[in-house]
Amino acid sequence: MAIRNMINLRSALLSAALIIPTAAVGQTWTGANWDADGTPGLTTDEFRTGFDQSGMYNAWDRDGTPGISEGEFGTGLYHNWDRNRDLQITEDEYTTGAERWYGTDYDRTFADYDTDTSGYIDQSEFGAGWDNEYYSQWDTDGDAALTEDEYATGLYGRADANQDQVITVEEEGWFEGWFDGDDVEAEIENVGDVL
Ligand SMILES: [Ca+2]
Ligand SMILES: [Ca+2]
Ligand SMILES: [Ca+2]
Ligand SMILES: [Ca+2]
Repeated sequence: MAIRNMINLRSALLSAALIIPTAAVGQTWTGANWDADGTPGLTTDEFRTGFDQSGMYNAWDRDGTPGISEGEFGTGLYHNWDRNRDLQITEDEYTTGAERWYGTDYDRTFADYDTDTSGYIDQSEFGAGWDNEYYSQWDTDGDAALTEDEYATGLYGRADANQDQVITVEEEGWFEGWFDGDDVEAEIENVGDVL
């Protein structure tokens, strides 16, 4: 390849990197990373574009068969709740995850999941206590596969607490730990099957 072309390729890659404002490893993502119109808050369009480029959907879709199956969803959720990625969901991690996803009035306790009272929820306990509320709701066409559209819509609706189609700086706290540039695909693979 001629040097000139290499330089062009390099600047093209740099431009592409600029369009992918997901935080680099070790940085903390904020909604401003995905803001396109310069106004505070994330619209659905801004969220979809940023989410698509984050690679999160593909990381949850472990097997490459189109759509996120219920099993893949369970594995992704386990990974998401296990904040420090040590494959143990502690009571603190459970409380944070359950409140975020199911609300503070969720009727299942940590003890309901941690059936062997080891002090943490392992993958099989998470699977045994699996609550498919979200998966069923988000799979709007009921075909047992979440498209990226279904997944992004469900996720956006979960974070947009007051349902006004803007994720404010306060609401974006829901995504703490989601888009910080970690190798989510490898981490999810590490979790394995939970269902
Ligand atoms: Ca943990
Ligand atoms: Ca346990
Ligand atoms: Ca579907
Ligand atoms: Ca909102």
